[in-house]
Amino acid sequence: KSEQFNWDDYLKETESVAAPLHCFRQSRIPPTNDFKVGMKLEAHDPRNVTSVCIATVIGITGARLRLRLDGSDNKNDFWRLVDSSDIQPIGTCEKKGGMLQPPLGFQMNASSWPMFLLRTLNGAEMAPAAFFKKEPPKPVPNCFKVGMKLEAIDRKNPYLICPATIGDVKGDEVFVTFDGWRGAFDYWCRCDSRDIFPVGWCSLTGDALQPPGNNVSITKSSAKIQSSPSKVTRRSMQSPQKSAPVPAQRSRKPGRGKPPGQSAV
Ligand code: MLZ
Repeated sequence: KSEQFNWDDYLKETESVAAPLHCFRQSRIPPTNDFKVGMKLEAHDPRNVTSVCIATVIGITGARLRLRLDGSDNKNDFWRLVDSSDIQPIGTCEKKGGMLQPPLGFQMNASSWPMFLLRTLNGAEMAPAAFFKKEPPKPVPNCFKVGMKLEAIDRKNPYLICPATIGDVKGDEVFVTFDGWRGAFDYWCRCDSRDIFPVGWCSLTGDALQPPGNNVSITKSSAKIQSSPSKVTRRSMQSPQKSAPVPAQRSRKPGRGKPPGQSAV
């Protein structure tokens, strides 16, 4: 096709480097995804992480599963890697002496949960234990550097994996900035987050990597770009190493609220 995103070209154009594989809590070779739509498993409720619930695989994308908690609505789907410690085969919770819980926002009366659980598991296709892969170990210490490129989940649109740049590093945390989106989707996360991947991850898993956005940050460093009409329509090529000054919102401390002027899209 005409304009496909290509990391090799992009790294050259932006004169940047990919974050090394060993920085990430991801396996060097992405785990194979053997799951099928409709299979059931146990998952920690993302909105109530101490609860273990029954989930159904609603979709498959690369090494990830799109999951929906049984008894929940269709507005709270979430995505997990097949080697996530948040998911396990049906029976695991009971084996450990735990009890399966209704999801937050269980659509029926709480008293109908035991019967609902029996019905939802009756005749269900349970994902085999061999489909669940071991979570890779945590990398220590944080070896990310400002300016390194990566692929990252857009937490506002978690089905999307997008080209991103490390915008800041503080202790065990990194600031993930999305190329071409003027900061609207950026977030702080731990360096061992399962939401960030090395360059090339999507092409290995067969997931679709989104192209960078078209929005160029309005900062002094982009003034040159604006004076050259032929370049105005080019993609933003964020490279914090070369584009000081960093906009104020980029230098936020971890754990604070959204930057101003941010709108969900
Ligand atoms: N609906 C949005 C998606 C933006 C995704 C950005 N990811 C970093 C839009 O197209 O504007």
